[in-house]
Amino acid sequence: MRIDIFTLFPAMFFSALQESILKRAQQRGLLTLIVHSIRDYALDRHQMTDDLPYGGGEGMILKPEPIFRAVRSVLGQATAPVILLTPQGRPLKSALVQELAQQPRLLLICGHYEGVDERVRRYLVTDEISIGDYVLTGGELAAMVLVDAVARFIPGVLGAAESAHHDSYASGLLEGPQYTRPLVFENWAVPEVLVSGNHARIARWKRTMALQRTLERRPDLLEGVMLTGEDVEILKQFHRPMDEPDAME
Ligand code: 9D3
Repeated sequence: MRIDIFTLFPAMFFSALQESILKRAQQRGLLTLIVHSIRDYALDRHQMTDDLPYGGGEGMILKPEPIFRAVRSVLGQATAPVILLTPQGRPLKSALVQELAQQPRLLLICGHYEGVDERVRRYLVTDEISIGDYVLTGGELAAMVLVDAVARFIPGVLGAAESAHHDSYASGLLEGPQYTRPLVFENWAVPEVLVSGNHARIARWKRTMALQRTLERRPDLLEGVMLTGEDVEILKQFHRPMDEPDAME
């Protein structure tokens, strides 16, 4: 997959996308990331990329010309999703991440300041995405989050062990507690079941912990999860009668 990123702050991407799994993915040719400076596409003497809002208002707005020039010059005759990272966008969820990972190519435009000229949204951008309900200083960190999440779904990017892990995440539950050596750290021992050698018991314990943690922290996630009869029995253990809706009829 090739991802072109358009930003006023290219340096923000240099280290973030060149470490760990993303570094390995690029070395293996599975992922190509190209960062473009929007300022390079501003033609005027001062290479202006932003200006005051018509009709007045707070802050500065990114001008349309440099962004159109940058995207058109990189895209040429090709077609690909042109995504604007913006607080007004569609919320980024795993389903959307997985859809994006199917594309051979993505273009990401990072807004900054108070926003971008509406003509960029209407006549250049094909999708608008937000990463959550909090205010960032720009779209750059959001673009990095998107790239990182998408890359993990490109075949070959994760190792075999990591991919298997991936599948268990697709269960939609939060993970339960995990331990490594030492067996006892400052008087706190690893749960006995994990060293019991009883694999059926271990699997049941892990599932129980995942269900309990999901019920406590993110009960909303349980809506979208396929539960077995045994899962339902496990959940009943943690069932709090107070939360039961009143009987109807
Ligand atoms: C005064 C209205 N503000 C919107 C809440 C203006 C504004 C603030 C911050 C406009 C843009 C930004 C910069 N944020 C992003 O570009 C952004 C973002 C975010 O702030 N939160 C979550 N996802 C994203 S994606 C891009």
